[in-house]
Amino acid sequence: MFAPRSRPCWRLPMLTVGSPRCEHSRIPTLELPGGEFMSESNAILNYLATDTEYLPADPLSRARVLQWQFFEQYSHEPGVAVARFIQKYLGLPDERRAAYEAAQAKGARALSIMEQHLSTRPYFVDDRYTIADITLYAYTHVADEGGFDMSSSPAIGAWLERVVSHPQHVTMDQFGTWKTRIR
Ligand SMILES: N[C@@H](CCC(=O)N[C@@H](CS)C(=O)NCC(=O)O)C(=O)O
Repeated sequence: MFAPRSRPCWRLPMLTVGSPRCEHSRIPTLELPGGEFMSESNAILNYLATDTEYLPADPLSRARVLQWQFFEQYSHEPGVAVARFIQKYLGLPDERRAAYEAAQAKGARALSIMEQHLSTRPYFVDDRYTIADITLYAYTHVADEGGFDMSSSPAIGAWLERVVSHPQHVTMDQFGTWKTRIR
């Protein structure tokens, strides 16, 4: 995540699913100045990244960012995140085995598309770090927890390290401290 300097008064509260402040009962939800709320991670990223270096102004590059964000929602998250959920949080019960295998196959296809793309460039769009990378980093960096063998994806591995080495990168463990600091 990142804190664009042009929008100093936003914050990311830890909202509970079902809370009236949690739009459509979804996490993440962003609380906006003025009391509005916004759900959908990629809408939130596009809003926060507007007029920053993380979202290109050029229409084609911007559309490429969106292309990868739609890929994440339709082809990546339903495979990688669902397999991880079934394995890590449900403990891979027998009755979810078929769903797990379907998610594994879908996730493996998405990871292979990413591996191929990243084998010839450092980031997803325009050889620079954008919100397309932030979107895809989220579940890819924990894909091993869904049973994906990431040792066979060296380009993804190198890209994950590149993302982590970005000066504004905040890990999930550091997030609590960082959230307090920006308020
Ligand atoms: N497409 C949404 C997905 C959000 C989503 O499914 N969040 C889950 C937690 S990771 C959630 O809020 N689940 C609660 C529910 O479905 O009731 C996004 O990218 O923000």
